[in-house]
Amino acid sequence: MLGTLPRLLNKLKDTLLLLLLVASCHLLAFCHYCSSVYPFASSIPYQFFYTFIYVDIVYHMAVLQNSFSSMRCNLSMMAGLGLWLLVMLNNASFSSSRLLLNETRGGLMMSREMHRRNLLDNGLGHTPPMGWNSWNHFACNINENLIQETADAMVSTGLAALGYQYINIDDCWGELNRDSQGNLVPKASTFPSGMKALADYVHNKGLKLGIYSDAGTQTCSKTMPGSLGHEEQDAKTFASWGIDYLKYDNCENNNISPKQRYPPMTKALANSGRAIFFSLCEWGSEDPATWAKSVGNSWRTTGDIEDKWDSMTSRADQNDKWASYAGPGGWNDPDMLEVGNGGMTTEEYRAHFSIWSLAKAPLLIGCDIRTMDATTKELLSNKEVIEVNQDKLGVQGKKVKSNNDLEVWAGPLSNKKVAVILWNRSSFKANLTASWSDIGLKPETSVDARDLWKHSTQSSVSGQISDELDPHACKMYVLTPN
Ligand SMILES: *[C@@H]1O[C@H](CO)[C@@H](O)[C@H](O)[C@H]1NC(C)=O
Ligand SMILES: *[C@@H]1O[C@H](CO)[C@@H](O)[C@H](O)[C@H]1NC(C)=O
Ligand SMILES: *[C@@H]1O[C@H](CO)[C@@H](O)[C@H](O)[C@H]1NC(C)=O
Ligand SMILES: *[C@@H]1O[C@H](CO)[C@@H](O)[C@H](O)[C@H]1NC(C)=O
Ligand SMILES: CC(=O)N[C@H]1CO[C@H](CO)[C@@H](O)[C@@H]1O
Repeated sequence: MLGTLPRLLNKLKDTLLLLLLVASCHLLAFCHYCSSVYPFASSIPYQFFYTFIYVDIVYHMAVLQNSFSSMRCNLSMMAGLGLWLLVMLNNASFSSSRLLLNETRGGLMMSREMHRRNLLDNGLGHTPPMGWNSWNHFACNINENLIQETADAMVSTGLAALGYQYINIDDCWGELNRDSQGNLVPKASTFPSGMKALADYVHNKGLKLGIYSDAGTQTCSKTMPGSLGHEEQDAKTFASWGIDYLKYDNCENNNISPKQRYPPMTKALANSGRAIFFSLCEWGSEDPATWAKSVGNSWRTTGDIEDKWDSMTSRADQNDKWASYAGPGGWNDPDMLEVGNGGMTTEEYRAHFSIWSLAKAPLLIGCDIRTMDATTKELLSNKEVIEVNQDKLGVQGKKVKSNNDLEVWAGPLSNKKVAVILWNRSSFKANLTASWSDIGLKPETSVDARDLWKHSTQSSVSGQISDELDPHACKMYVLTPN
């Protein structure tokens, strides 16, 4: 009886101390957040904050040890140390993370709230980029008329209104040599009005202009200089022209690691005074998914795509391996679309577009949209498929089941929806089934299944969804749990 009051007071003191600890840690986390707003603070290494927080925890735990059972204290300290190590080690794909301390029964729970604040930090690529690129169809046969007409067509076909906004010029736009001041020069014979005028034209259409360079001494065509060693100057040039997107290739690289060659351009773009989407194109050579999130907004995971079934399917598979690394601000890129270029059947192109959308790949059209046929336009304009690609959750869908050539691909969407693709990659007609257990739904869940290509809805589907598919054909659904 007599001991009750002092014990209560002791508990109160402990609780206050705990609250103080939580408050101070939140303050630190907040300071860290502030540093993304106040650039001067970002010069303080973020490790400092975590070390400080950890020391703080250990100190307060020692203070609390008198009244908390030592067992609990030991556990809490070990948990604290473990989480701290986790934060320090699990640092490969995020260059910064914010710690939050959550009070729980008998101790503290620490949770990490990841956010991107790094070299890049250009605020671009919250969803995968959409647009067009000249390479797949035109290669080096490009000029300013083509770019202008493509911008016109992007708007007149309605593609722009669906989200396709980047008009990206690939290789071969420049003169072989830099000018006397060392600047890149647009090729006089094909881009006589210059890039500033072209950017103005494209911007006036409500679109954005992308350009191409190379993290080497020359671009892949060897018809123009690369930007290696000229990053700052070239980034400033691009910014002065009003460029919005840079594809940065990997040729003539002197065998220097991409991990050394790409970050200088990230910094240069950040210093250029213009927000420029940075698309790394190092062909997946050094597993960029594992390091490029702080370097670029997207990174190629594969070599160049060709307008063939085998090339398309192999790019899809190579890209799939890295699914867990993609997210808002940084996307895996299995290369540009071939839809409409003539080398695959309609069903194959439908699968190509569906899988790219589900995998949150950049949707960069690679055909001549000025002359595309109705089928191509129908494929590229499927608003419901595009919505899967642009879903704000930003989780890359992946292959969840593969049985010979019978495949189920799936991924979560916002509002607890699930996107599913049934894909018959064999040469025979077949019945394919996605069971709820394959795609992360509880067996008893009943869903409305929207067929994104038929534009029809089956209501109250449960357990599984199946269909008969022609060779190479796919079915794409969005499942909405009831
Ligand atoms: C851990 O707990 C034991 C008792 O269970 C205690 O003797 C020891 O001092 C504690 N160690 C630390 C580091 O708190
Ligand atoms: C964490 O990431 C940053 C930036 O990418 C890097 O400079 C640092 O060395 C990393 N720290 C650890 C402990 O891995
Ligand atoms: C910790 O708290 C934050 C918000 O205060 C919450 O979002 C998070 O889910 C919590 N984490 C745990 C593990 O309870
Ligand atoms: C698919 O299943 C249906 C219904 O069971 C059946 O009639 C059809 O022959 C099957 N198709 C193939 C290619 O096996
Ligand atoms: C993906 C898929 O269902 N593939 C199937 C295609 O059809 C052949 C022949 O029926 C099956 O063997 C495959 O499994």
